[in-house]
Formats: sequence, structure tokens, C-alpha cells
Amino acid sequence: MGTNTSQERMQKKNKTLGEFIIENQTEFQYSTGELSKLINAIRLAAKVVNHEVNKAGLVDILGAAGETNIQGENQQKLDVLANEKFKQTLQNREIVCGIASEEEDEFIPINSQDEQHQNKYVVLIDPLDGSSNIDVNVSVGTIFSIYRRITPIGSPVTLADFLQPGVNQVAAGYIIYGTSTMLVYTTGHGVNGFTLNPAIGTFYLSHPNMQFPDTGTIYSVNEGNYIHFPQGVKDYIKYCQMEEEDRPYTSRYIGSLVSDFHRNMIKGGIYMYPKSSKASNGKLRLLYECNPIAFLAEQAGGKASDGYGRILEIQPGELHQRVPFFCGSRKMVEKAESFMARYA
Ligand code: P6P
Repeated sequence: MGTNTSQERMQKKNKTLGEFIIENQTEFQYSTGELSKLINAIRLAAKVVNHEVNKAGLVDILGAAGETNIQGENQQKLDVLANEKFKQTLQNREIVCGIASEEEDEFIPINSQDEQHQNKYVVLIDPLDGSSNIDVNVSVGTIFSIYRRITPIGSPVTLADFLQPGVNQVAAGYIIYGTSTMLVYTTGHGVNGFTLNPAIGTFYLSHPNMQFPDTGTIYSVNEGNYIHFPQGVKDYIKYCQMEEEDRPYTSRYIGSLVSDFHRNMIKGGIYMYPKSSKASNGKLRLLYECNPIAFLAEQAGGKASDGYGRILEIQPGELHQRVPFFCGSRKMVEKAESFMARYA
């Protein structure tokens, strides 16, 4: 039987996520079984969280869990539940040696059964990004980022294993709990989107080889912060609003990074969360929001910047570090950077 080209493989109708993982094992730079375990753990947790998110309006699972996370944000009960579900499924796999989460102040070492734990990967997650949208029925998402540990296998995992630059990611992706639930991920060989058929609990390859349009006409930013933005951002927003060439652009801001990014990757656009006089490094966290989304953006032919340089090359200093974020169609990000450079 002849080997199919990757294009032919992707064209097979109704390909499931499981079939896709097996067919593309060889592309994962480490031993074949490991990718399956990682993605399968995330797939299972995604289905459980999806079930809870979809019924959130029906049961008393809304509202703050009465605690606040390290960000000082009220923890919605679904935040807590999503965090627990992802930690639980990842811990049950003998492959992850540590987890960091937006909902956890410190990283969590995973000690496997045997003393010489051989687990090689660390996972960083934002278990339910945009959770303030839950009780108004707006789509939310989970974001994940996966690295191979850099400290010796068999030794206790350390903070250094988590504070790696984004270029070291071996896999990254998100689940978007929207009008349909999708898992979108990359292992460094392009971006593929899988849509859940909730009736049978199976993800199907619905968006093979996702590519950012080189430019677009959508800009996503919270303009309520306009007066606090750096002058370069103000100038770029006014550029977007001018009547000439392909402008004015359309402003679309959902308040959920995964949703804004997903729409912009399909239609073309730029998402911005700049620094401001209110937030000197912006709001988004480098390790479990910006780096995974930046990996996806670059794999889809887009760009991700802090306004001056490549997100994926930033050397993290702390687990919950925030960075300014400009991400989307390459030409739009480059245009925004050109405005920022005027005032560098
Ligand atoms: P603001 C959600 O809390 C989030 O991290 C992103 O998903 C979203 O794009 C952004 O913050 C919204 O923040 O300040 O505009 O409400």
C-alpha cells in the first residue's frame, strides 16, 4: 500500500482526532506514543469541561467559588472545575512531570508511581480563559502549552522546566467552547482544527492546515482603554479607522482571547492587548496565554509580538508574567509594530 502524502491524509473524509494523531506520530520529534498520551489527556478533559460549560446555565455552577486566584480575579466555579479536570487527566497519564496553571499560585510536581519518575513533559494551562463571559453565555476557551523538561529526567521538576522561551514548545493549542466545540493544536507541523460531535463524543478533522490570511480587516482591542494606551497603539487604532485603501477596518472584540484569535485566524485580523498606564505589561500571561497562541499564529503563517519583538523569544522571569500582545495576520502585526517603533 503506497504511503499517502500529508495532503492526501488530510483530505480523508471524517478523519477523527485519534486517526490523525496516529497518522502524524512520526512528525512528533520524540517517541511516537508520547504525543498520543498528551493529546488524548487533553481531549478527554476537553470533553468533560465542555459538558460542564454547556450546562452551566442550568445548574448552580455559576458565580465565584468564593476565592480569588493569584491574579486577584474572582474564581468562577467553572474555572475551578476546569482546572481540576485538566490536572486530573494529565496526572493520570505517566507522561507529565509537572503542571502550571493560571489557577495555581505555584507549579505542581507530578510524582509518578515509580520513584525514578521518567515523565518528560511539563504542561502549562489557562483552564478556562474568558471565564467572566460564562454567565452571559459568550464562548470561552482552554489554552495549553507543552514543553519537554530541561532538568534531568528522574530528578524533581523545577521552576526552570516551566520558565522556557516559547520557541521550545513541542505542542500547543486551545479548546474553544463556542457554537461548536473545537480543539485546535500544533506540534510544529502546521495547525489543525477538530470539531466535536457531541452526540458521540468524537472530534473530527474539520479545519485541516489552518492558515492566517496574510492581512485582514478586523482589529480586536478593548477600546475602553484607549486613553491609557501608548501613543503608537493610539495611532495604529486611528489608522485602522481611516477612510482609505481597505479601511476602515471592522472592530470585533469578544473579550475572550481564544474566540477573538480563532475568528481572526479564519477571517484575517489582529488581536491586541497592549501595555497601558493602568497595566505596565498588559494583562495577558506569557506562559499559558501568549506563548501557545503565538506558536499557533506562527505555525499558521501569522505573527505574534510584544509590539517590538517576537513573543516566542522572550525569556520568562516568572510563572505568571504578563506581556503586551499583538497577534494575527502578519502584515497587520508588522503595521502595528511600525507605529510602535515611532515612539520606541
Ligand atoms: P479586558 C479574559 O480574561 C482575557 O484574559 C482574554 O481572554 C481577553 O481577551 C481579555 O482578558 C479581556 O480583557 O480587560 O478587555 O476585559
